[in-house]
Amino acid sequence: MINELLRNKKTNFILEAHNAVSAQIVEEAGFPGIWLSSLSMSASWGVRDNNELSMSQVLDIVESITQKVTIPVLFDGDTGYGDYNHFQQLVKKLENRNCMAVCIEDKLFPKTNSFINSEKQKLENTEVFCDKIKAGKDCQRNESFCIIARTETLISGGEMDEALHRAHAYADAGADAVLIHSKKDDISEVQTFMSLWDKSAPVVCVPTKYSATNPDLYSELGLSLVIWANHLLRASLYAMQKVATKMYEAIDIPEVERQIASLDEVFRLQGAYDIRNEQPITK
Ligand code: SPV
Ligand code: MG
Repeated sequence: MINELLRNKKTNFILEAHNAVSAQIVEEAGFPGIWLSSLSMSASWGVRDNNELSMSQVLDIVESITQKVTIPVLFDGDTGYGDYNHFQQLVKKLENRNCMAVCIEDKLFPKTNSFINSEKQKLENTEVFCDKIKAGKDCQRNESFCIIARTETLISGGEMDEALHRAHAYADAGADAVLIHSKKDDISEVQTFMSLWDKSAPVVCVPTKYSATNPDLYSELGLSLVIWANHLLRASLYAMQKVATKMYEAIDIPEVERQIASLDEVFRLQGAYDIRNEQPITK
């Protein structure tokens, strides 16, 4: 459960997936959880990270993942797909698909990725976002379902005071954790936030821009969960571009064959060897 990862003493690291097979790769690598990234899901469909994938499209991805893996999935719920009514629908549909954690951010629907035109991004009114958190908590049926509230204050150019004020309001509204997002290329803003945080809820961060941080520092600062948000998507794009070029130029196909997953590995990942060949017993 993501809930347990948030509450245990050590800092946990989870990795992004964007479909069932990448989720299986995250699990097999040993990670205790999956970040189901809106950026990576949308990019793998070739569309923008602006809620261009519909709620039902992303829920299909959720279902394919929770059917495939046993580790918990933290769903990147963007702004909750609309107002608090839409968010309640989302919470119920995630629970139905055995996904017990969602992260929502305090922007407006449709959102834009945090690293595009950051300063122009508008934040949701604090009370309205608190009502959305409360609405989500009110309708969850599984007590371990958790809602992580993400503030984009620093992303949109706001001050640390406002980020702290919002994070406290979100924790008071019932959020199980808060996520402080920063676009700085070092961890300094998150460090300042942690030095001023009253520990009223666990804190999550996403070091997309400050990935060079010494991993020990996250636990020294008291962070509960660290999200590697897009690395498998980027790894696959890099590998596919390299292989596509080499194949097109027909440089050295046997060399390419040695650098890519074997057909056997594809079969293993899709469970082809587990299929039952016997006929079902009929009366
Ligand atoms: C995502 O992975 O979709 C995120 C994290 O929301 S970031 O792109 O770093 O904002
Ligand atoms: Mg996202």
